[in-house]
Amino acid sequence: MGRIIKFIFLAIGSFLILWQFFPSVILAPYNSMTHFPVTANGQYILDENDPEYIEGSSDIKFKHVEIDPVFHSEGASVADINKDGLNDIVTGHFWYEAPNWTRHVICAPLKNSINIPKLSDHIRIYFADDDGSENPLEFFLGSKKDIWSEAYPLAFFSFHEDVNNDGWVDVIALDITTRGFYWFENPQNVEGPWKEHFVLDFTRNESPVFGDVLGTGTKQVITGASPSRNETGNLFAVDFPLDGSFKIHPIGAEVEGRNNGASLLSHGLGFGDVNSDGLQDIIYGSGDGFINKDGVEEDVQQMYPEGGWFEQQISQTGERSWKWHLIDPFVAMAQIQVVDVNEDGKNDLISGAAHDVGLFWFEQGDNVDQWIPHVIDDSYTQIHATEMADIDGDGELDIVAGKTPLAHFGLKDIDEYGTPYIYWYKKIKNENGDVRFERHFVSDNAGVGRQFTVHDIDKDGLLDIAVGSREGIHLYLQQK
Ligand SMILES: [Ca+2]
Ligand SMILES: [Ca+2]
Ligand SMILES: [Ca+2]
Ligand SMILES: [Ca+2]
Repeated sequence: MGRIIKFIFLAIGSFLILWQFFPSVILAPYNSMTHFPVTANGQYILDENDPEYIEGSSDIKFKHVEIDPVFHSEGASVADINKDGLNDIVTGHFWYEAPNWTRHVICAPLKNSINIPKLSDHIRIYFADDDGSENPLEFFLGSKKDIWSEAYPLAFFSFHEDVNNDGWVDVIALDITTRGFYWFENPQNVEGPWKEHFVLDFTRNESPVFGDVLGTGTKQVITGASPSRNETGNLFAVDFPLDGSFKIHPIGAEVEGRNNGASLLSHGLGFGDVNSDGLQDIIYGSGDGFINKDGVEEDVQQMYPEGGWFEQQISQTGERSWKWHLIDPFVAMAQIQVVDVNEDGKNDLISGAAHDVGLFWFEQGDNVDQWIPHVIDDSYTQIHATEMADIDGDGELDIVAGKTPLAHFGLKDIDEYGTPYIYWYKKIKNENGDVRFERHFVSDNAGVGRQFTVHDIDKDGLLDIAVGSREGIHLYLQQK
């Protein structure tokens, strides 16, 4: 009897030690990557027989700089906040002053502004006190630094304009789950929380993008937003005319009960001239961003296996309207890049599976309603952020993409503990005109969140990458 009790204690003890220090061992059986994104009815979206990337070699290396080891943010952006000529890093809650990356507050994350907590694994997060003063809490579980598994930050995405035209660049910030969409007024080198201007509540779609879609001459934030926490919303273009105001333009049309890009689970947004008529269009991924550990989609509300795009139309009298196009099936994506991949004169789409396997492109077929999927890389998961930039300076845009580690706090996603890679991909064409991609390594220590920024941060003529992820705030400075 005593032996049995001893064995039971030993078994429980071993499990707890493994869970404590090596959770990936216990979770390993759940991490196999044997499938491509499928729809709710089991239809495969990507062709696994496609030729994939080839491993590239180049002299381009990236030097890693850890700016902050703490998780505050799902994104990072770049702007010279204090006008000293040096680019600073912004995460929505904070800005980090170059060259020593001193942290300054914009809007401290409040403890009571989020749902907490359930302890999970290796994420560290700080919160300010309710009055906004900085009082970092750090939790320890054994020797392991804690995590708040239900805690999403205010800061998912930040964009920059001098919104009020006072000569100081401001911060436009959105979250997904807690507060909403604000712009924050640069206090002109005065410390303390920045004055905030509310724009929209209950944002929808986890990949808002920033560009001049309406042709106003200034950039708009393209995002979904809803009147309440649980309702499906609509897509909007929020324009900043740079006089301190903003104007909200609805985007959309009757979608016959299908996904409009602003449902609770909508994943993936992009803009570009899909039909080559000179007007920018809006494209969105599907609304099925939850795959549980058995690879089975959870049955949750507002789940849509389809995406679509809204064609911008302007009438003779100058009236703007949007024509709906269905894409079914489609994939829950990151930012969607609209670019002519195979150079046939028709724009194609590039994105990653936000909570599933793979980076891919969709070729525009005979017409604007026919999309042929192609795999670029299926070796990693949770590609929840993508950008296009000319990394090697040859005049051609390259793809930059990375994995979001623990995208749902280690609770839902495939291979959530996998290595958090960032890669860039260079397009090459063979003699038949077929498109392939060369894959180039950037890093394997922090991955990406929902947004990263490619910019010449240190002004040496080479493009660098700023990241905010579960692993903190990081820079990758290009060296040649
Ligand atoms: Ca600066
Ligand atoms: Ca300003
Ligand atoms: Ca168009
Ligand atoms: Ca094309």
